[in-house]
Amino acid sequence: MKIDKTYKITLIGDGAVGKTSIRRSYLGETFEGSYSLTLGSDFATKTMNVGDLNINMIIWDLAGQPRFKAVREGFYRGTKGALLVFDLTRKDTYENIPQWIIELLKNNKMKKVPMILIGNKSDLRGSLYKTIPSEYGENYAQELSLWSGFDVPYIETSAKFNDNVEQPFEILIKQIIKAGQMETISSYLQGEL
Ligand code: G3D
Ligand code: MG
Repeated sequence: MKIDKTYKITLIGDGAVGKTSIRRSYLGETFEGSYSLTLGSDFATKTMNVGDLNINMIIWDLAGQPRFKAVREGFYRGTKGALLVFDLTRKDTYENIPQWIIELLKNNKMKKVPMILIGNKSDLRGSLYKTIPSEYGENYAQELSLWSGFDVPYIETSAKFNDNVEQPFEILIKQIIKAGQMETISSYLQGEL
């Protein structure tokens, strides 16, 4: 099969918010009950049809906090779209999202890219855990849209129950394609001037 484009997508956010679980759940790997904190980063690929294009997504997820700057740079470099993940049961993980965006910008030539804000572990709503209300995510996603110029959706997922995990990837890839087309148009126009 002919691949038309390859795009790098990164999953970012605090440890244990469910980044690896979301990636696995999306790629059809089974959910793992046990959690192992590994260092470095991990990636997997998936091919997707969008219109008449065959898109190859390379999905990166950061395992733990890399100690070395070079590892972090390599992780973020070339990111075309990001999934910003927080844990609905831990408010600090929501509050840390701006720090993750700064880290992405610093290591990706200060380039704003399409993003999706994800509140994971929605299955724990209504349980003993106190969870972050949806309005928080929605409001912050709206602020991010204004700031970035891309439409940033807020999506709640449960990697554990495979709930809503395809949606963020599908929306993101469409936005990346659109952003790429806009870039082509503006460089064409600049060349014309
Ligand atoms: P990370 O890659 O962001 O560090 P992981 O996070 O994917 O390793 O997940 C961290 C922990 O959260 C794991 O728990 C995992 O099973 C759990 N988890 C991930 N997604 C969900 C979810 O949607 N719902 C619930 N209830 N748990 C989730 P353990 O206990 O194995 O450490
Ligand atoms: Mg992980």
